[in-house]
Amino acid sequence: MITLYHCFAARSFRPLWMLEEMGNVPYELKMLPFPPRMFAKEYLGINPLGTIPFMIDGETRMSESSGICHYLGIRHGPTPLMVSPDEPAYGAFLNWMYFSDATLTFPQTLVLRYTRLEPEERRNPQVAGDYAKWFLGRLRVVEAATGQSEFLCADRFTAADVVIAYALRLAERIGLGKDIGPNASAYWQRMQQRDGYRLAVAAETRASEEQKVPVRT
Ligand SMILES: N[C@@H](CCC(=O)N[C@@H](CS)C(=O)NCC(=O)O)C(=O)O
Repeated sequence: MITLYHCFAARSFRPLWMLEEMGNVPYELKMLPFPPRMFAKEYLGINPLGTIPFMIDGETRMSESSGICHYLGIRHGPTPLMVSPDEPAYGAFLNWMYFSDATLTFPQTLVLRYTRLEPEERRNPQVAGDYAKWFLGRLRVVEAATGQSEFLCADRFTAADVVIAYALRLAERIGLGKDIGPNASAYWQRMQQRDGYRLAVAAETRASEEQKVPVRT
């Protein structure tokens, strides 16, 4: 049984959504208050970084959201959510997988930090504004790709859509939803209609209630 540590709507939503899309991999969801390093200090004994996600699968321990999606698809596949090396879209698939967190979500976290997480006196509109622009600049490739095709690569829904569409969810939550271009907005609406997405939101909502962990707004 896989254990996934998660905070509501945080990056750990990527592997949660992936698990629900796969549909045949049993998992246990452990909810934490955000940020765990402040409100669940015992979690540092499990993941010394204090970050989420954290996934345990037997001897395997992982802390990278997009890497966990990749792992799940390969280790617990086969699944059409993965693009294999003999498919033409393999390189594009890997590029989206790495791009998702290293290039797209990284600037978002600075916006989140300097608009909401820091105490009032340390908030910084200039940092937040600069990194919002950075994020929106990097989003141009998503805008272009989603204008050409229903999915990001391989002409089907893949883990690349899970990891990139999550960044659009986060963009909405940090107040950047209005700045997303028309193609990427339509794509994001389509992604939210998926059963896997809805099941993942239902799972995190239910687990938050059952485990009495407040939902971060
Ligand atoms: N590159 C990692 C980043 C993990 C990460 O920084 N997660 C954030 C939440 S979205 C976190 O745990 N922040 C709390 C903290 O830094 O204490 C990933 O993709 O999972």
